[in-house]
Amino acid sequence: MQKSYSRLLGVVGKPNTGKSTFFSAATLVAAEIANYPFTTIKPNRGVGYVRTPCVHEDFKVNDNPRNSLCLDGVRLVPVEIIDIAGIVPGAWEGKGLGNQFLDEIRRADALIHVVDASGGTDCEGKSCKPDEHDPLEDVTFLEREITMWMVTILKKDWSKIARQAEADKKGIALPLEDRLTGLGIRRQLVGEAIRKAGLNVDKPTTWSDEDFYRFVDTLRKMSKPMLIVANKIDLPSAQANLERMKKLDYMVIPCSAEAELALRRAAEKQLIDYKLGDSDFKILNPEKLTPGQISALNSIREKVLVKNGSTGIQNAMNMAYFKLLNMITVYPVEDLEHLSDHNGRVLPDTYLVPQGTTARQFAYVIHSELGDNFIYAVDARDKRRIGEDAILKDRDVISIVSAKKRA
Ligand SMILES: Nc1nc2c(ncn2[C@@H]2O[C@H](COP(=O)(O)OP(=O)(O)O)[C@@H](O)[C@H]2O)c(=O)[nH]1
Ligand SMILES: [Mg+2]
Repeated sequence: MQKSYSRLLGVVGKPNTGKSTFFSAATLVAAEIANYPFTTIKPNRGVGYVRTPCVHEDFKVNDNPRNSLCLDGVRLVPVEIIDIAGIVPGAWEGKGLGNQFLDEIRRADALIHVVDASGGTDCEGKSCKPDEHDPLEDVTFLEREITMWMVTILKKDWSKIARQAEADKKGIALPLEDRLTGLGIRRQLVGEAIRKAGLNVDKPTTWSDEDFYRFVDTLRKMSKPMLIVANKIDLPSAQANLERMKKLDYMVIPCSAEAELALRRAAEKQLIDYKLGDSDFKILNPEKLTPGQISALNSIREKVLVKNGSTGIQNAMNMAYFKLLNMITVYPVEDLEHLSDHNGRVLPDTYLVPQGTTARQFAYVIHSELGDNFIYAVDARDKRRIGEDAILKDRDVISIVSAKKRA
């Protein structure tokens, strides 16, 4: 069967932190790609991009991408992203849009937690004075909401199933695994989380409430890896909070979603030269800009780009895909000499696959027949043959030879 490794990134946080601005900026790209691998585009679900240096420069060829974009040597590979409704305290008990956002978290493979780093949004998501609210609290708040939601689902009839598991001498992992379908978590993770939490799988009746919480919290971290976007970094009170947030046990990315949205809109109108994730921009047509627009752009450069290196949106997308989800990029080609497909398109596709993907597994990603009839693969860089179990590396260019192709 053909295998897809598509992953969904969820943008989460309490109301008013800038999630929708982040989502709009991340999904706004002037140049469109004809064929996305995704079909289910709902209003809050869209296509963002990860950015990677294109391999065409390594091979000194001109490319002709099909499933991705190549802008000045930068490959943009589409990925799916969902703007999840704002989470309020008590969401796990059904407060606010409780069930809706938890249902969306269930679908997400990794979470981008957008925090208002300026401290200008209170616990409930209402505006307050800058620094009136401590953004560090938002991190523990969200962890707790998601964990409590999982606890509620997993702990149903706990004393009964714990006693039963001990009587049957089969361990508690299996009965817990049966509950996971509602959470979008892989079964194998349960046993691992129990071990990591230091609990005895055969003695669940001895687990205290805190033990159970610790196990579920471990499971949450493993199944819904999360990074933190310190948003509204353009506001004066945000920088000091960012430094405090960096001490957390998370990747923390300074960000101005609003600045990125402004830059992408200006780039769309060809007023500036700016690619997603760039550390600077160039004004193309100063005469088309009002003095107010020019000063707004200069302020973005000063307050965001110079201080933090970029607006952070692209960095967050990349980190989520490449670091939280451990994905790599691989380029399949049919013709090794021209690095093209059978239509002569040079380096047409970039696939995102998990680290550890083998040559044959990669063949299955392209086409089930290619996987079934796999004979060997060739690494385009050194023209060496590699076998089915060879593990692919980031930015590999691979040609697959299958039985059918030969016949
Ligand atoms: N200063 C500043 N304001 C922002 C930024 N991102 C979003 N906002 C503002 O924060 C408010 C809430 O944004 P929104 O995206 O609707 O938040 P959501 O409720 O989390 O989806 C809006 O007024 C945005 O203009 C940012 O990077 N900097
Ligand atoms: Mg929103």
